[in-house]
Amino acid sequence: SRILTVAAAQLGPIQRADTRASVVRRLCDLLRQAAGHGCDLVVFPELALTTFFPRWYTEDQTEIDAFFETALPSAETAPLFALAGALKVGFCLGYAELVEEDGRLRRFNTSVIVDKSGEIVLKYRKIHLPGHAEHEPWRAFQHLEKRYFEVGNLNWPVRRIMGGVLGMAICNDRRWPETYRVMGLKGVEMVLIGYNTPRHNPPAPDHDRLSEFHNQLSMQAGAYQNGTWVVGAAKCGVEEGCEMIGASSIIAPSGQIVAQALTQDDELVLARCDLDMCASYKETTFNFAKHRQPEAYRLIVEQ
Ligand code: ING
Repeated sequence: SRILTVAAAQLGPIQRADTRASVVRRLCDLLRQAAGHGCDLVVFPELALTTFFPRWYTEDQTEIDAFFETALPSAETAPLFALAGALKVGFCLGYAELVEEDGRLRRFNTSVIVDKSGEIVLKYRKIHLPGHAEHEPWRAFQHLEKRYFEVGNLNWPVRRIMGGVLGMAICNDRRWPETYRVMGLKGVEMVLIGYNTPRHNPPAPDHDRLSEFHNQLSMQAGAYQNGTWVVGAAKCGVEEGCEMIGASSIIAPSGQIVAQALTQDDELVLARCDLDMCASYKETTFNFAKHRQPEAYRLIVEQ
């Protein structure tokens, strides 16, 4: 067996006025707790350094860019990287990335995996951007990821880290089967997913009462259908009046929920994950080489 002891580090709300320094203190506390439980890896949520700012419309780019990181680590985030290296615990962190690439400024909803030496070893930029690009005043709150971020341009990379094949997805990605299948075809054994999921979905308010059900249904299906572990870490609770769901979960390749958060606050969800369990599904029911019929699936990418 190849045991990875993993924590989904659920974050309670981050209010607009909360400083990065105060948030980094919370992240460090969770990392220390995880180290105390012998964790190898800690998964933090999407956009884990600031409040979920796509809930507001503004045309002031300076105001928006204040929510982005132009360097990682930076002065404010360095303590987290230093602590990880000192405690020999790796982590996954979601943040808003502002970068100059191809001669122009690019903005992505990004996550990275940092190994036990405190080095960034994998980066992913969110591909499924939900919501809308223009101001829609009819909504109780906006969801302007299509306005503030570009579609990710790194595909879904996977890499052998800590003895297993790890990959990442971000929030809305977890609702799309293609996300898991692309990584499944690359041999992924654990998918690390941060999310910020408002309870209320203005275009479909009748779905609100099913938010936690749809959250775990999506991740359980992705895990089982690709024989991979899935770790989902929420930022949740009431941020600036907007409730977001918790239910951070660690899900086995069987699709079983091994551990789940109980609160809407900072909470460590722990599990010992045997990566060798993936083979039980990858070599039988979901042996892609033996059973998949790609010729029949062309519509999925041609449409
Ligand atoms: N948030 C939400 C998510 O996909 C959403 C958007 C909410 C979609 C509710 C559907 C229903 O979890 C982000 N950040 O993607």
